Amino acid sequence: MMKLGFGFYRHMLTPANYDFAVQCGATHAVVHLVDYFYQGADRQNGHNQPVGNVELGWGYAGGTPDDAWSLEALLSLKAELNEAGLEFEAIENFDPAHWHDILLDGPKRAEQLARLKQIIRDVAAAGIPVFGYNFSIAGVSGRHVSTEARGGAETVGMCGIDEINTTPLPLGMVWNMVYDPQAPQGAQPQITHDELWRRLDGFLRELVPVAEAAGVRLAAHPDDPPLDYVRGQPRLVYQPHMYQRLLDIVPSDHNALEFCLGTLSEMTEGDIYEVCERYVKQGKVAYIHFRNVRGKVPNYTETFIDEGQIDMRRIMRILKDCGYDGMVIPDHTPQMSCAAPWHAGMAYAMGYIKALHLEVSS
Ligand SMILES: [Mn+2]
Repeated sequence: MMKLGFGFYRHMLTPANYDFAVQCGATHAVVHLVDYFYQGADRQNGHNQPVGNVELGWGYAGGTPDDAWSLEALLSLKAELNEAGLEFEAIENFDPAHWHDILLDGPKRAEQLARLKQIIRDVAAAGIPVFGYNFSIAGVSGRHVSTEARGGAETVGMCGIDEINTTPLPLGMVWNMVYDPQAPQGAQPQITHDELWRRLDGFLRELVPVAEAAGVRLAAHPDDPPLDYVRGQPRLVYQPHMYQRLLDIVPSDHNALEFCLGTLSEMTEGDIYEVCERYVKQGKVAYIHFRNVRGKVPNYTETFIDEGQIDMRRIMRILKDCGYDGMVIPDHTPQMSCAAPWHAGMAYAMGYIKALHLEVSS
């Protein structure tokens, strides 16, 4: 039985938002513990769609207090979600403060690997079955805000290769967040794709056995936006077949995918229906970002769920036919013109997903 989920950014972890998600039909929750919008005193409270800028990225890493990652805090958050009627299905993303030297192969790599292993064990102990991550140096960067969604709705996308996605990533920044504000001037050294795969290889060989023993599925998000390079740094999964390479490094039920339909459809190769069927049939999809887009890199727009190039109804039918029993969540949506732009966008997507789900279930 497929599960309908709802994703919460850290600042949205409130009882009112849990109720909102349940009212939309969600039964499961994905939590972002990383505070993407933390910019010190100048905290960007109003934001609910991380875009950021070239200098600062989204903001400062490590804005989430360390104890928010403890077993006690996870159990308490789980109890709050359960109280509202939601299962705590997944945490999405490691904090760059916890793994910058794993991504960059820096001096704290071993210490940080030990930390991530402890996080995975605590997540397991709290009974949270999935941990989503995105092994990326530049992270989700190089996108623009536009009003290209239906009715002039504010959304994000790319309009060609420009200085936003070619400006070299500075020292002290990784994953589009600043992890060291005191870093000297200069750019992160550019590495090859082979070197990035070598780093992923080391990460998976360390983490997957721990995740497997503990009972947590690690789930990889593809590179968003899916270009071969962003800000001078190579990308891992920017074509659909590259997901297979990631899976084959450590074959395990616990080396799985955070399957982003929008990002996969922005890729220049592959047929989204065939790609969806291929990975779902392998049993490798831990959960799905169920959203739509128009165009391909480097020219695309994130759209409302029913106006993009993906036939979402056909995808839902494929999921049903393949016996998919994981979670689907809306991921991001365009912002609607009203007093609650983010909530309205989510409610619209959730209603649409719920109807599609009902159709294939009946
Ligand atoms: Mn996504």
